[in-house]
Amino acid sequence: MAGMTTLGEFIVQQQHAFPHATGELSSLISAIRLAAKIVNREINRAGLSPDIIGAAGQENVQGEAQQKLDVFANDKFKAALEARGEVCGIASEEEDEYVAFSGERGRNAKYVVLMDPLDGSSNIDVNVSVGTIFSIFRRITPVGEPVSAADFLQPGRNQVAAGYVIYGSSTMLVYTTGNGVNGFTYDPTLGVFALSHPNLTMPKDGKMYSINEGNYIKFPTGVKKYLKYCQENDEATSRPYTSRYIGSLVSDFHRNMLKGGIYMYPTTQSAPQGKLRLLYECNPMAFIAEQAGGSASDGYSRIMDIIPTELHQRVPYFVGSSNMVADAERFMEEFK
Ligand code: AHM
Ligand code: MG
Repeated sequence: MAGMTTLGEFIVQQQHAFPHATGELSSLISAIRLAAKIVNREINRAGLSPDIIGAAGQENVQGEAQQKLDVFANDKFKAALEARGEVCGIASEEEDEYVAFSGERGRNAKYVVLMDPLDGSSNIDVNVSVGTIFSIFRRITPVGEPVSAADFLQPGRNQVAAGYVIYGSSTMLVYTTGNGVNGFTYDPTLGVFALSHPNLTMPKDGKMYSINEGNYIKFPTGVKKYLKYCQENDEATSRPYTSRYIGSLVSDFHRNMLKGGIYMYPTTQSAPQGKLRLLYECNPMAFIAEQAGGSASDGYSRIMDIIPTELHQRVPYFVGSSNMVADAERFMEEFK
C-alpha cells in the first residue's frame, strides 16, 4: 500500500542503512513480531475463552500467581525465539532459571533474550492494556559453548536492542536497536505492523506522574516530598501535575513517552528492593527511554549502569521525561 512501511520492510531498510548490522538481529526481531501476533490474537479474545482468562493455578519463582496468559505468552515467545535459531538462550520473568537452547543452531547463536512475556497480566481479566517487554544482548561466552549466567547478568548499557509490545486500544510494537526509537501499529485486517511513530522522542518535561499512591505511607521520604511537589500549585512549572496510573508499566510508560511524564515504583517497607525486575522490565524500558531522550534511575543513579547479580533482581525505578526524573532524584538525595 502506498505510503505504508511495514515492520518487515523497515527491518530490511535498517540493514541497508547500517551495513554492519547483521541479518541475525533482524531475524530475531521478526521472531518477536510473530509471537506478538499470536499473543495479540489470544488477548483480543480473552473474554471469550475460559482457557485463557484467569489464574493458571501456579506461582512463578517470585511467588506471584501466574495467569494462564502469562504461561501462554511465555511459551509462544520462547518457541518463536528457539525456532528462529538466532538465540542461544532466554531468561524470562516466568521461568525460574535461564533456558539454554541446546540444539546446534542455538549453541552457535550470538544473542540472548530476556523478557517479561506478559507484563501487567493481572489486568487481563478486566480488559485493561498489558504488554510484552524484551531485552537483547550479545552473549559474552564463546559461540558454540552452552550459555552461562554471565551472558544474562550484563549491565543494561550492553543491550543491543530492546522493545515492548503494548496490547492496548490498538496493538503496537516499539523498539530500539540503539539508533532511536520507532513504533509500529498492528493492522489486524492486513496482519502487519506498520510504521506509525517514526523517531519517537519523549518530552523533556511533562505534567503526569504515575505511581501506586496506595503505598504512600510506605514510601521513602524523598518520594513523599517529590509527590507533594507534584501536587503543589505553581503556574510557571504547570503544577499541580496530573496523576495517571494504569498499573501496567508498558502502558504507563508508553503514555508518558508520548505526552511527557514520570513513572515511579520506589522501594516500600514491604518491598525493600522495589517491585520491578531489573533485567526484564527496568533495563529494556530504560534503553528505550534514553534512546527517546528520557532517562531511567533507581532514585540515585542510572539504571543501565547497575551490574546485575541475580536473574530476578528487583530495583526501585524512576523512568520518563529527563527533567522530571532529575527532579525526583534531587528529592531522593535531599531526603536520604
Ligand atoms: P507483573 O510483571 O507481575 O505484571 O508486575 C509488574 C507490574 C507493572 O506492570 C505495574 O506497573 C506494576 O506491576 C503494578 O504494581 P502495583 O499493583 O503494586 O501497583
Ligand atoms: Mg512484569
